[in-house]
Amino acid sequence: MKTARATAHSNIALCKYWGKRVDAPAELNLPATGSLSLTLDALWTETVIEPAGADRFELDGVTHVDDAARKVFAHLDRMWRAAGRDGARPHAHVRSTNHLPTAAGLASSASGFAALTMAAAAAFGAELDRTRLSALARMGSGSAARSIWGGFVRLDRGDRPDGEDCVARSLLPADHWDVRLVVVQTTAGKKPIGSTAGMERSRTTSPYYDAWVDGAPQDLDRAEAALVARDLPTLGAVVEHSCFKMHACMLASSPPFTYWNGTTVEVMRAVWASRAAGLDGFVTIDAGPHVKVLCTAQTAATWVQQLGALPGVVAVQTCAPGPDAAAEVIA
Ligand code: 2P0
Repeated sequence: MKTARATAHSNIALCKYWGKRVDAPAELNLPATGSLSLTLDALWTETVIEPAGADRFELDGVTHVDDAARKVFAHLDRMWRAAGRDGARPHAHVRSTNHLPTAAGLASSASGFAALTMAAAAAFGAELDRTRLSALARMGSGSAARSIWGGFVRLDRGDRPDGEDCVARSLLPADHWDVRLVVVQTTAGKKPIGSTAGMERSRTTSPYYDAWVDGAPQDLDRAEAALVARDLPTLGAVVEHSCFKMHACMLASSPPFTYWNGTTVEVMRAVWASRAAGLDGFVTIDAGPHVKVLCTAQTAATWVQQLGALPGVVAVQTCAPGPDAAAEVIA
C-alpha cells in the first residue's frame, strides 16, 4: 500500500435521509428515503493513510480506541476487498483532521467517511469510479455517500435487494447557483440518542414513519426541479417540509425524542418572522440543535447579523457550495 491524502467536504441534506431499509443486508446500510444535498465549502475533513506496524486511528491529534476506531478499521477492510487485493489488509495509521468549528457538534461523519473512502482507495490502488466510491462511503455512513461530489447531489433510495440501484449522483455543479447556508450554532449538549438508533426508534414506533418514507420521492423530484430553475421559494418550501416531517417523526416516536433545545426553536421562529417581513431564507435542522438557513448570497450577511444577535446563539458561519472530494498518493 501507499501513503495517501484525501479531502472531503461536509454536506447539508435539503431533503433528508432518516431511516434504513430492513429488506436488505444491514451491511449495505441502505436508506429508506433518498436524499438531496448541498456540499459545503467551509466544513471539511482531511485524512492521511500510511502503512504502519499496527492499526491506529487519530482524530484531531487524539488516538481513539473505541467504536469510532472500530468503524474506521472495518471500513479499511471493506475498501481492501473492494480494491480486489488478496490476503490480509496491511495495518495502517489513519490521521483525520476536521476543519469544522471547534466543538461545534456539527456532523462530521459525512466528510469523515467520504475522506476515508477516497484516501483508502488511493492508498490501496483501487481503480473505482465515483459512483462505486459513493456506494462504499455509504456503507460507512449514509450521509457520506453524498460528500463524494461537490455542488448539488441526489442519492436515490432504489429498491433492489442488492442495493445496486441506490446510487448517488451529481445533479449540478457548485457554480450552478450562488446560494448560501448560514449555520447558526446553539449550545450542543449530549445527544439524546445517536442518529442510527434514532432512525430505528422512529421506524419501529412512530406512527408517522410510513408517511415520511412515502412522501420522500415527491420531495426529491420537487426539490430537483426547483434547483434546476434556481427557484428559492419553491426549493425552500420543500426543504422546510422535509425537515419538519422528519422531526415530527422523531417527536411521535415512543419514547419521544428531539435534538432541539430552546434556542433552536427561537432561531427557527426568528427565521419565519424575518421571512414574513420579506427576507428570503429557509430553515433546516439535522440530528442536532443547530439551525441552518438556506438563502441567497445577497441576504447571507443580513441573516448572520440578525440571527447572531439572538440570545443563546454561540456562533454563526456562512457556507457556499463546495467542491468534489479528492485524493492523491503522496509516498
Ligand atoms: C441527513 N442525517 O440526510 C440526515 C438528516 C441526520 C438528519 O444522515 O446511520 O450519520 O451512519 O448512516 O449518515 C445522519 O445520519 O447515519 C444523517 P448512518 P448518518 O443528512
